[in-house]
Amino acid sequence: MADLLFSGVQPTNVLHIGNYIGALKQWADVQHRYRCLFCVVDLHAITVPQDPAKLRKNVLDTAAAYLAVGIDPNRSNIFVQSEVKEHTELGWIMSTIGKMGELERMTQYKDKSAKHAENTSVGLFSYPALMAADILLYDTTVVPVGEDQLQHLELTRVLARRFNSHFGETFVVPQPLIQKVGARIMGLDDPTKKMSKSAISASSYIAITDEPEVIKKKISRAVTDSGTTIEYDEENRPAIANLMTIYHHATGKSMKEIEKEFAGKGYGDFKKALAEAVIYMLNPIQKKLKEFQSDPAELTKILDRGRDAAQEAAEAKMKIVKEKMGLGR
Ligand code: ATP
Ligand code: LTN
Repeated sequence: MADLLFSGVQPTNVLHIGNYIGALKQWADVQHRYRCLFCVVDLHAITVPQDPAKLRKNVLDTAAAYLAVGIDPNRSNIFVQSEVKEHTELGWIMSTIGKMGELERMTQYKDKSAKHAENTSVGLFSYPALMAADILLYDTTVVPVGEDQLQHLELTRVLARRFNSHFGETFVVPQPLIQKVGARIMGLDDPTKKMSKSAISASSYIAITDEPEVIKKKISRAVTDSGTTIEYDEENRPAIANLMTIYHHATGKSMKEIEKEFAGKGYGDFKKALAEAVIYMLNPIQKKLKEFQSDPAELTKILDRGRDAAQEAAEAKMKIVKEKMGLGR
């Protein structure tokens, strides 16, 4: 049987091109090589406060986005995390396998708890235990994610090995899958911070639903480095390197080809071409997104099917886990 691939996105807001380039584009590229489970991780989303009506809408829109980027529902299963209760169950167990010190080191926790300093939830802290459960429940071998999730993946591997050595071989130790270029798209307003759905300013990201005019405006206002040439130098000129990475993904051109294309030209020309390329990249996704959003019956059918398939596998795994640990009778 083919190896299993698992990945997920939090339904916290509309997806941005960082999510697309770093994660979803790879999902679409490799889906035919694996049995795939793509999860809308709503239980992760509630680790920071969410409005219930908006959350439910985001759950459906995120699932529709998976389809819009090209996930084939006849081959892959798409489902909503909270509909398969074994995620919570194994998440609890994983929180007893992880150590405080290990979780305290997680960068995402440090960043987000600083943002929600007044009311950091316990769930935000134990978040990586739930993520490990998502992955380990299904004997996942490969997890395509952006670079920011590598630390969580490494912890998942540690927890799987620790569980196996305490209770006997139970979990497969998964591998991350990362884009060679574009695993970390930076904010348009600040090339030192990753592009994020929960950024305060919408001008720091391009949402996959942004209209052409909005895309043009956001790119024309994107910060650039001192210097005028279009040359790739990630260390010294991170802003232009980030824009070139986006252009690379939108056009398929290599950095050398991009440098050649804009030799003797300035930021103005480059930004114009970049905006056109991003509009072109997002156009088919936006069309498909609208189609799936306007056909809730089809989306329901796909998510029901995905839930049932995930449920069956998760139940079987939890039986084994409980038996190994001596839980229940
Ligand atoms: P939030 O701001 O709500 O935490 P996010 O923008 O970080 O959201 P997630 O739902 O946490 O998005 O991530 C979904 C997927 O997109 C993950 O695989 C993550 O690694 C990837 N990803 C997120 N941001 C970026 C980015 N700036 N560049 C590349 N990949 C990214
Ligand atoms: N933590 C991830 C979302 C996520 C995930 C997963 C990704 C939750 N469970 C399992 C891959 C596999 C994030 O914030 N992007």
